[in-house]
Amino acid sequence: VRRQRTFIMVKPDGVQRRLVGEVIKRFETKGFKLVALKQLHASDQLLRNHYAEHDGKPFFPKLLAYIGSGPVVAMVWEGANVVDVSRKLVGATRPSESAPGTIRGDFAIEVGRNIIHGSDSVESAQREIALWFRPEEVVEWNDHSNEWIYE
Ligand code: YYY
Ligand code: MG
Repeated sequence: VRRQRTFIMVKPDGVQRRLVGEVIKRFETKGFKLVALKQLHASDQLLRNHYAEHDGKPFFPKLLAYIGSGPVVAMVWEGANVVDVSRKLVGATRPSESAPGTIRGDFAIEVGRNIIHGSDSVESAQREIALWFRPEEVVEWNDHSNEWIYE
């Protein structure tokens, strides 16, 4: 399904370390299509909602403080199997286990400073996109490279 979408977020450390362009470049050159993008300093409520699955875990308070510490860059990317392929581009949660060539493998050392978020399933992606973006903020556009990216 070429119309699959996922939610990708450059975390505050990625923004501070000027890695926004690098992240966008990797998704762009892979062939995925950018359909939404914004920078914001997320509210505590938004982050609690976003990370609801981790509520109650030992790292939850630190996680909220970290992601709420500064601006993030939120994106929606579209393409075939973009959810699973994005997780591969992002790399394992713990940067010590993320393969070289992945974003976390190339740019991060610690799990609490792992640069980037990517949805872990199609259902999570739909939930997260709806949480972070209004429908009109997601832009449909005709990709002129389509026939050079898909056979
Ligand atoms: O989806 P992903 O970001 O790869 O990992 P999750 O298990 O969903 O955890 C979300 C987020 O929480 C992770 O990116 C860093 C942080 N975290 C942490 O600080 N310490 C842990 N032991 C586990 C996760
Ligand atoms: Mg996750």
